[in-house]
Order: sequence, then structure tokens, then C-alpha cells
Amino acid sequence: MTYENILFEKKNSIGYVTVNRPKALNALNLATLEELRSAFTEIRDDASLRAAILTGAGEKAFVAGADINELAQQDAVQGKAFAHRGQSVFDLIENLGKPVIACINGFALGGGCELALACTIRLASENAKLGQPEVKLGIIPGYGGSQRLPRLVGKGIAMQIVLTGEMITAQEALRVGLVNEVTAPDDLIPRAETIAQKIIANAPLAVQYALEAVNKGMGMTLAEGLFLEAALFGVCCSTEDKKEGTTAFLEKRAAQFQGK
Ligand code: CO8
Repeated sequence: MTYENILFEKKNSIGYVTVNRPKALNALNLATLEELRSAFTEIRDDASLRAAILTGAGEKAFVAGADINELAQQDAVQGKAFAHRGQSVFDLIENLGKPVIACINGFALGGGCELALACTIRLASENAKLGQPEVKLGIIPGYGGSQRLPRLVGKGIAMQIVLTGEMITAQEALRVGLVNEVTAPDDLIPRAETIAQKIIANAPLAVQYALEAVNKGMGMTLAEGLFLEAALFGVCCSTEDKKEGTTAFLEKRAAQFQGK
């Protein structure tokens, strides 16, 4: 696929995806959503890639939301269909089987905040501003914000963010657990690369199953989640990587994982 709205490159086992519509503050129109689907499908299926870093082009925005020009035209049936379509792309990112690190380098609003919420880890630069301003437009979050935000930061804080529609600073996002770390703008991508490489050094299947255990377990009762954890733990015990990891530890050497 030729990309017109995103940049996509592969380097050092990492897929770099940059939403590239800086004149519209990287707002997500339908074409951009479909390019994200294509790039992340490729990252999922390319065994040489072990992590992804997602950011926005320019210095002002990560993603300033769904494209309001398109939103303005949607009737009820289209609105529902668009929401499902975007949600399926964000579900792909959340359940990629590989970590996706959001580098929030400016505005992350509405669909942009929801895109970050679907990522595995969120880092923000000091100038980032996050929020769910949908109610100011007469709509509610439609790409998962009403569901992922309370699961991440708790119901009370999520209610305040969603119902006021006000933006919060990077520091406030850090305080409430919406982002994991805040960095200087120039340190954002290098810090994401450091975290990605630490994950890449680990056993690929173990990383994949740990992601799956956490993601799927969040929607289960504790008993169901524990059952899932035990089942996936058992699968790990059948891998060559588990044999290599435990043997390397006992032999006091670095493990060489094969993802098998
Ligand atoms: N959509 C389309 N264009 C946008 C968007 C957007 N979300 N955000 C900014 N732009 C455009 C502006 O129209 C402007 O274009 P132009 O230069 O042609 O006039 C350009 O980007 C620069 O923006 P501003 O001049 O407004 O820049 P400022 O620095 O003054 O303000 C803000 C920056 C505060 C970020 C401001 O642009 C803003 O408020 N943007 C809208 C933010 C917003 O409301 N986002 C939520 C959208 S709703 C949503 O995301 C719903 C998701 C679920 C959808 C499910 C079904 C489809």
C-alpha cells in the first residue's frame, strides 16, 4: 500500500508509524484510519518487527481527533458504522501481540486520545495536551474513550475528562495514570526506543502471551483471568524460549531467544 497520510518505516526491529497530516493537526480521516490498519497489520505479520512506535508529524499534535469535516457530514447510520470501523483499527493496535508505544508529542484529543489509549504504553512530551472534547461537539467518544479511559484512570477521573471536555496537561495526565512518563520533546522517541529495546530483548512469545493475559483478563472476572493466566503460562512452558531462558539463567549467560 502507498501511504499518503502516514509515514511508515522499519528500523532495528521497530515499526515507526507517524500520522502525517500536520496541516489538520494529524486529524484522523477515513483514509488515515485505513492506512493505520494496513501499517499495523504489516507490523503484526512481520516477524522481524517486535515493537511499534506511534507518533504525530510536526511539533504541535499527536492527533487532534477524528476529522471534524467528515464528522459533520455523518448521519446516524454512518456515525455508527464509522465508530465500529475506527474501533476495529484501535482493537488491532491494542491486541497486536507486540507492544505499541504512543509518543504523544502535542495535542491528543478525542480520537487522538483514544488512539493513545489503545496503545500498550503512553509517553508524553512536556507540551502534550490530552482530552476528550467530544461533548463540546454534541457527540460522545466513539473510538473507545468511554470504555478504555475509565479502565485506565478510574471512573471518577474519566467522568471529569469526558464530561467537561477540558484538556489536561502532560503532568496532570502523568498524575492520573493516563501516561506512563513525561519527557522533554527531544527525548520522547529515544525514550520510547529504549523501552522498546528492553522489551525486544525478552522472549517474543512470552511478551505476546503476557500482553494477551493482561488485555483479555481486563474483561474477565478475577477467577476467569487467573484461569487464562495459568493456561497461557502452560503454553509458555512448551516453548524453546522457556527452555533457553531458564537454562541461560542457570548457566549465568545471556539468553538467545528464537521466538519458538
Ligand atoms: N478535524 C479536522 N481539522 C482539524 C481538527 C480536527 N479534529 N483539529 C484541528 N484541525 C485543523 C483546523 O481546522 C485548522 O485548519 P485550517 O488551518 O485549515 O483552519 C488546523 O487544523 C489548525 O488548527 P487550529 O487553527 O484550530 O489550531 P489551534 O492551535 O488554534 O488549536 C486545537 C488547536 C485546540 C487542537 C484546535 O484545533 C481544536 O480544538 N481542534 C479540534 C479538537 C477536537 O475537538 N477533537 C475531537 C474531535 S471529535 C472525535 O475525535 C471523535 C472521535 C470518535 C469518532 C467516532 C465516529 C467517527
